[in-house]
Amino acid sequence: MSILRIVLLGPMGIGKTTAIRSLCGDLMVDCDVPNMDPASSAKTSTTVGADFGVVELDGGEQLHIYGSPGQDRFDFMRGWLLSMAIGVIVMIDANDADAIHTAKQYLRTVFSVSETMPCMLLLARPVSIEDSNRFASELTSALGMAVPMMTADVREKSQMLDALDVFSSLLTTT
Ligand SMILES: Nc1nc2c(ncn2[C@@H]2O[C@H](COP(=O)(O)OP(=O)(O)OP(=O)(O)O)[C@@H](O)[C@H]2O)c(=O)[nH]1
Ligand SMILES: [Mg+2]
Repeated sequence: MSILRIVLLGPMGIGKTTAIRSLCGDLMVDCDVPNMDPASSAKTSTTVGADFGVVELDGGEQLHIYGSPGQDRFDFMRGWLLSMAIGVIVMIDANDADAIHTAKQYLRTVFSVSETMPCMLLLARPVSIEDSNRFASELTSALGMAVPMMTADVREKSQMLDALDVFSSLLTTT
């Protein structure tokens, strides 16, 4: 049986832990503790470590999903998680004023570990077609390359499974 390790990256509160919980239910481990930084996010808990969950894929493969901590003080964890990943999903709120800058930073981090890392952007908050198109074209210009992108509600298992379906096709074609 082969194991595919992927990492979810994104800012505090975007929904990395929620996404893994939606996909794996109780068969996941989170590393959440009470949030002592309410200025960055109003949510009650935050990840200090790596979340972990397993999704069984067709064909007997297992997808091991690691959720990185969103707080910048844990950025050393990102490098460690990325070093064992074969693909990365970067989660972004495209409505954020800083969305392009944030996405660019995460993608640069990923490509600094591996220039060929399969990567997908997940727009994790509702966004209009116009705004997502604008975000996609601005990001493409800023990066000088296009990155696959889709929208999903991280709280919905079916939408997260659809996102993984698209993402795993990127893994097999690279
Ligand atoms: N209103 C709203 N809430 C959402 C949506 N998507 C996710 N959430 C909520 O946003 C929160 C995300 O929290 P987490 O999953 O802990 O975020 P995280 O990315 O793991 O955060 P850190 O571990 O602190 O970096 C949860 O309370 C979700 O229910 C959405 O589309 N709308
Ligand atoms: Mg988390």
